[in-house]
Amino acid sequence: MNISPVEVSKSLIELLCSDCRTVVLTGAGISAESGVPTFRGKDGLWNKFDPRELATFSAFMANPKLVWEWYLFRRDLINKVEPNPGHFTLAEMGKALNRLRIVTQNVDNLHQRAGSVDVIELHGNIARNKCADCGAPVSEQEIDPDQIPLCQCGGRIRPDVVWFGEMLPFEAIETAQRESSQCELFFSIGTSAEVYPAADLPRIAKRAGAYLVEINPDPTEVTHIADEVFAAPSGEVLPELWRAAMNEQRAKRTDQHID
Ligand code: BJW
Ligand code: ZN
Repeated sequence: MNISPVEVSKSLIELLCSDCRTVVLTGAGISAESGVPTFRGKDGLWNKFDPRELATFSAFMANPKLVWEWYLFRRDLINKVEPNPGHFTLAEMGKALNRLRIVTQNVDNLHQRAGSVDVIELHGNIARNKCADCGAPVSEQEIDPDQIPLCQCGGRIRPDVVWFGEMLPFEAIETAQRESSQCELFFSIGTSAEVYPAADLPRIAKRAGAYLVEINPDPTEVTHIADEVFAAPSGEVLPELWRAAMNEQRAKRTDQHID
């Protein structure tokens, strides 16, 4: 295992230049440099708030006002921030590489705002609402936590995110698992890899023979199985990594031209 700040191995450059099947799994850490707090760790949300009171269906049913106030606070925060160089580089990579899929645990929409398309959202999207009973999507955006609107079926409106104990959207997790089992290159970026079933994806990829790269300033559950680890912020590593791959491509083209 090669642990370095932004020294990119030849193997990784070659894989990137080969336009092989690539899966990028992102977590809260990729949005940290935009100002969105992560969940775990010293400054994480779960250090200040109890997930059992805010991120479960039973918490919502017991105290919908409190849960809505928390989500409206986070919605507001997310609306005020911008994608960072990590999101923008992934969007650029997605345009240049035909077989790159982004799978995110994030609900903040920052990949899409940076220009990424076909992003697989495992844990929903904080900007959307749905009915807590029938699951129907709800276009109404203005939520008053003191008077939570009701669906036609009578169910309360809730944020369209995945709470603990809830199933992930079937198509999203199924596609993510299939892509992970078939890729040659897998990036695990800004995730503690502690929350399942998303945390299984790097392991699925590794078992299937993919080259596993982690970008995270701190060690995680994935670090010991990774082939290459960049122990630095993703907003710094990704632009450097992509620049190195582009330089290699340019050098190859020049060589071919000279030959
Ligand atoms: C940087 C950085 C920088 C900082 N650059 N990096 C199997 C085994 C054990 C448990 C389970 C299991 N299967 C299911 C479970 C239960 C549960 C679970 O996994 N619990 C674990 C905690 C043990 N999973 C579920 O309940 C899931 N549902 C499910 O499995 O359904 C089937 C089922 C149902 C019932 C019973 C059994 C099975 C649902 C999980 C839903 C997670 N929801 C949340 C909230 C979303 C809504 C919201 O936003 O409010 O999703 S919780 C929270 O954690 C959020 C995240 O998406 C998720 C993952 O967190 P993430 O992204 O990894 O963030 P952090 O904070 O953990 O890490 C950030 C990292 O960034 C750190 O490592 C930093 O170092 C790094 N970093 N700056 C790069 N600049
Ligand atoms: Zn309904």
